[in-house]
Amino acid sequence: MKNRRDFLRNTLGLGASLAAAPRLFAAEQESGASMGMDMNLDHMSHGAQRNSRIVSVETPDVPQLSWRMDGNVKEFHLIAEPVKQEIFPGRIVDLWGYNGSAPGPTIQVNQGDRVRIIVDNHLPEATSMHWHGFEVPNEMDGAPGSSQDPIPPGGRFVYEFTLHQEGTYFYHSHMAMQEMVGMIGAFIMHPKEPYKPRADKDFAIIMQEYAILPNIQVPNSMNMEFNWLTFNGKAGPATTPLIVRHGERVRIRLINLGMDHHPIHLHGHQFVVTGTEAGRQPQSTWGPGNTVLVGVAQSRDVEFVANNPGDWMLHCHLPHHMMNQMSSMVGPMSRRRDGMPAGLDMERGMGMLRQGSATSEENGPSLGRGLGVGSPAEQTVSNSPLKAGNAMQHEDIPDVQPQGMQMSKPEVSKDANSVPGFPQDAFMEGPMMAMDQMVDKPENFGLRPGWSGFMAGMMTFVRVLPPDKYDQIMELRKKQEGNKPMKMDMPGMEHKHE
Ligand SMILES: [Cu+2]
Repeated sequence: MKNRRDFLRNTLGLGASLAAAPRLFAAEQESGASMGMDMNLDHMSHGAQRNSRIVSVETPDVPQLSWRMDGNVKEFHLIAEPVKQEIFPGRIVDLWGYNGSAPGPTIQVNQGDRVRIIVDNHLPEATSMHWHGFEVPNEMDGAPGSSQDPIPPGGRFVYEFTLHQEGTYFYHSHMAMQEMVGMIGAFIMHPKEPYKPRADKDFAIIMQEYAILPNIQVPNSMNMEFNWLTFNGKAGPATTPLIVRHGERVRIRLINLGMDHHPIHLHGHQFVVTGTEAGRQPQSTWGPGNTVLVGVAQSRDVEFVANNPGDWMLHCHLPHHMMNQMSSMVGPMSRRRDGMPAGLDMERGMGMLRQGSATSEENGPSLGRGLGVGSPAEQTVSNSPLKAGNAMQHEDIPDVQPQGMQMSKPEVSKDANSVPGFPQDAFMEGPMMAMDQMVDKPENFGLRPGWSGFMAGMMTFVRVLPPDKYDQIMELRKKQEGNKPMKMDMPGMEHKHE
């Protein structure tokens, strides 16, 4: 970026390339129909004509929710249910989500649509669905106890409202602990009048965080320390890169519902924040940046012109959110240097309290945020039980070493163990953590060998590609789609759980 004028010209879209063929929302709906979805374009609120400049939002790794038209009502069907989800190669966890996915499938509607959402509860306990930021009648708000009775296990609640808003919204269970085990989904409202400047690519990413102890598949929703951080239900390097053609204008919609705020940083580009959880922001507010803080319960839309070719990281910049497993923070049990000290029971070993408070004289020093610094049972280095040059020892921790990892030796100096503080990243990221083959997919085609050893947690790429490379990946993607058995979640059809 040469100067501010260039920046404004590029980012505000004055002179941005419009050459790329857009994937149109209306056009996508037509192709959706050809895949067997019951869609009726005549009933689109605004008509294909008007929306022909609006691109459909992609949520990598998360399915789109199809709908059927009932008169002039767009009818969706969400099923709250337990799901088994592979958030990372070999790490299958028990989450709660919607229609087999956590986050739940993405809903896309047009401003002005009349929408009906049938919510079935297949959980073992009551739930309630909240439409976050929606200006709908109180009895449709999904606040359990105050606006409706909770939906009992096996029960159903039908929500119906007309949507006059536009922007990046989301739906989520209004039961706090359920929110923390996956129960959220994106709800995109496309504007009646297309946003200016128009975007060529439009992506949505939902951020979630889980505390999952080693050898356990169920997140601990009471824990405040999170060791698995995800974009759209995947931890890096299992996330799917956002594929962009050089010169395109890109919108990324970031949604956060968890216990932490996430500063999301993009490499190689400046962006402007164009929207919040309340819709489009006036253009006069768009200042340049490359990091946006997405607070809890917020969404932020950012836009930029992808004018700098390359594979650019997009990630949360909280250091602990750029890691996977984070085993050291769950105490001596996962460390295994000498095993867990005798007399230290399971709860203490995991850093759980049996008595007193976390700040008491007895517990305080050993239960600081993170690492158990000061605990006599703890070892002097914090990050890993490993010895320099002995990478294979890492299989002591089954969760971080699924089969198929590349396992080359990390480069460390001979005297590494004598250096206070060692190791920091030597065994957390680097060539030994690489698993390029295990996360192979069209969107990763052509990345530098070993790239996956340095991606973890809330991390993905924005790949700004020259036309030939871009077309190549699109071709690969098409081929892969063709090979997959069609998996559609069909509203109005027999659901697999029924
Ligand atoms: Cu974060």
